[in-house]
Amino acid sequence: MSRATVPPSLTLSRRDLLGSGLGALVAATLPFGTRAARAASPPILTAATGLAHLLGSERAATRIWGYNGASPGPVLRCSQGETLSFRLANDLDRETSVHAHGIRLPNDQDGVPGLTQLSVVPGESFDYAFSCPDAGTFWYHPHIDSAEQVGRGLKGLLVVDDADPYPEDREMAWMVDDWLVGDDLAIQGGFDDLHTAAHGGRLGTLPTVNGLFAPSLPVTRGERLRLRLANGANARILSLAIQDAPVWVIALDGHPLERPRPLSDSAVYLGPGQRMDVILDIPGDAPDTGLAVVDAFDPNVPRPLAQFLPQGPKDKSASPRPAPSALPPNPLPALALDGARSLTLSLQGGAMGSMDGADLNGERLSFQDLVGKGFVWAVNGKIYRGEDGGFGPPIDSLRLGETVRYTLRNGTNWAHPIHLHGHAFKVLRRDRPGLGLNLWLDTILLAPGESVDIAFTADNPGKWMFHCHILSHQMTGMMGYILIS
Ligand SMILES: [Cu+2]
Repeated sequence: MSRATVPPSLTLSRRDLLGSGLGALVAATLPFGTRAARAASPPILTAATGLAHLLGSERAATRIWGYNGASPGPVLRCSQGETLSFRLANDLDRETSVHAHGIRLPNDQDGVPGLTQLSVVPGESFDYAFSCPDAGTFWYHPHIDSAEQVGRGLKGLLVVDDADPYPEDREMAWMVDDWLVGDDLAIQGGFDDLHTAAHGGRLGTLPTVNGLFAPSLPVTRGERLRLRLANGANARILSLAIQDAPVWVIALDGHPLERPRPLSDSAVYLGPGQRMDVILDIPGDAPDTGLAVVDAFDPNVPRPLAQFLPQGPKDKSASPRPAPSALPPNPLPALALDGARSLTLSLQGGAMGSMDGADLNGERLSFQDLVGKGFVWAVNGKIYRGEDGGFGPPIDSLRLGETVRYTLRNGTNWAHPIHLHGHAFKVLRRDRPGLGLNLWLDTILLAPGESVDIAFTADNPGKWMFHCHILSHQMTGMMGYILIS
């Protein structure tokens, strides 16, 4: 397949941006996270159909659903502590919403139809406004009929800038996607296919970065890049690898690591919904042939993500730059672990599993009967759906302010990225430590059979979704909410 070439991006310094004195903004973006202008009034995200040239302008266009007709949509951006405002206008022929993934926002801004707001019907709009307490890399997407709406392209990055500028030379922000398209590049149907849902979910055939397959991106020899990366795929788990460049992980799910860790220390598996910020140094002697960026989840079959094209004079004598500094921690509530209530949440079901049945609306159903109703997953032997297809009772009820410790036990043969809305949780224990413990995340990827302990302080009242971010798992039983009052 041919590579699409992206023009060098316009670069604005952080001082230019901060000096403009405006509040919430959408960067009227060019691809790859360049900030071109600030909007003076709350921006409008119009959910609409559009055409995308995933393989470049010379190949067939793909009909997608996107914000302002594009996928990803514009980068929503504000500074830490500022209010982010935008209007969702619905030009689609079905109901939608916007959920700001990872932002600790008020419950009525969380964008979950049937739980926190009414859905936004065709032709209508909804105004969102919320403060962003944590700096970091986040993203937004609909929270209704998610497998199809996100799978057809409705997603975008949401960046909350650090209060104090971080010393990188330049930033890139990437929405990584995984499109299931045919030879004609048309998006394939089957979003509610139960066989797919009972396995690893809807895996694509075409990876993209900011809507392009394997883009070629100019970089400067010797420069230090901060790469913000979000996994916006329905089901694909990513493992970033960059050829011949030192890479440090500085944040996961928006939240800083206590100290940056070389990516080479431990493979980092990024489940759907997760984000990672890395610092990478383009070597002074980087070859003209370029540096490959791949998804090495399967090291035998690396999937191309992008190609860095080094520019500028070669300097073989340049010494490596020192390890980057840690980002300041976000203002997360303290944990009161002594005496914290503990609860085990067992993830069950799926293909080749041992689940023989589960409760649905107080009735015990066999696995076969559940399949007949469109469910293949459960949590603690239950499917948390109401009789009308909406939300049933909560998975757990917490007192406002209490700290709770959950053991998440993956009793299935499939990986699950489990996401909690409105909070960040701390990883206290896990079977496969990877980059270590004490990470703050909003989505944790559990390997098949893995068990982890997480804890969080329930400081945000409301009904908060707790679900798998493999979207066809979410829609077939691995979904519920936690009530905090
Ligand atoms: Cu799952």
